Amino acid sequence: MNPEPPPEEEGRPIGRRVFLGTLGLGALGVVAAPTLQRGLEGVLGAVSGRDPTGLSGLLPNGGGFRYYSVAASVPHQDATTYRLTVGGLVDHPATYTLADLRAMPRTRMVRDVQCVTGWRVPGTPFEGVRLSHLLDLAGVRDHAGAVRFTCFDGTYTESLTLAQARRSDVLVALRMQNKDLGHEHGGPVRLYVAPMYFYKSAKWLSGITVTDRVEPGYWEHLGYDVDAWVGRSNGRTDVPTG
Ligand SMILES: Nc1nc2c(c(=O)[nH]1)N[C@H]1C(S)=C(S)[C@@H](COP(=O)(O)O)O[C@H]1N2
Ligand SMILES: [Mo]
Repeated sequence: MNPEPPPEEEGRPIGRRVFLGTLGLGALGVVAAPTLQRGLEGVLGAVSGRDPTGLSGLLPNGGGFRYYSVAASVPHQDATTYRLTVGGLVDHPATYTLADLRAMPRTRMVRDVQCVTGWRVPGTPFEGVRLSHLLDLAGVRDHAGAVRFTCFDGTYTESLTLAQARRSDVLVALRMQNKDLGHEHGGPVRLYVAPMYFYKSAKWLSGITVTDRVEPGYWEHLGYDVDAWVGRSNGRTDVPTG
């Protein structure tokens, strides 16, 4: 169910990954064939739901990306159904539609993406609203210290300190690779935390809650670092992305 190996495996020889990479889509095709009529996302969801090896994490997701979901299936949200709530320790809680977010000031960034399992995608454009803008609109209370993110997959969570959340390279992203965010990449709205490992960039973002202190997210409960700076965490030495 969890496509990403736990961090304990990070330092192990790459044999397993090379082996799975060699198996590639041929082997996955056998597993996924009965569900092909459900479309790509259905196949991916079905595979990740029954695949204890994490093979589905190796499925291409376009342009060098891998599809990751810790949930077996994720409901689709679009411009008519999507809502983002901002609440917690704020003076002005709010609920935004996709149109609301699209009408806000837009920031574009082009950086490498780095997953903690090793894959990296160079020069990926992201566009969206700075998280700091949404926090300013909400009016964060003085004693607040962190931000918690929830997702409409019903499972994934992430968090940042308030200082991290206010960085100019942290976006509530609406576009990726010069396209509106598709479902597989966490659309219509995902978080984008440019300087951190990609697990911080929560897909299918539905809630932003200002809290008093950081609560570790989904993968962090399983051992990943809460402060996930690329090249300075998780025992890795990748070139920074921020
Ligand atoms: N909701 C949700 N967000 C998530 C994940 C997930 O499983 N669920 N996986 C994370 C990890 S580990 C990575 S590497 C990226 C993968 O993003 P992609 O599927 O667009 O390549 O999403 C991150 N955000
Ligand atoms: Mo990842």
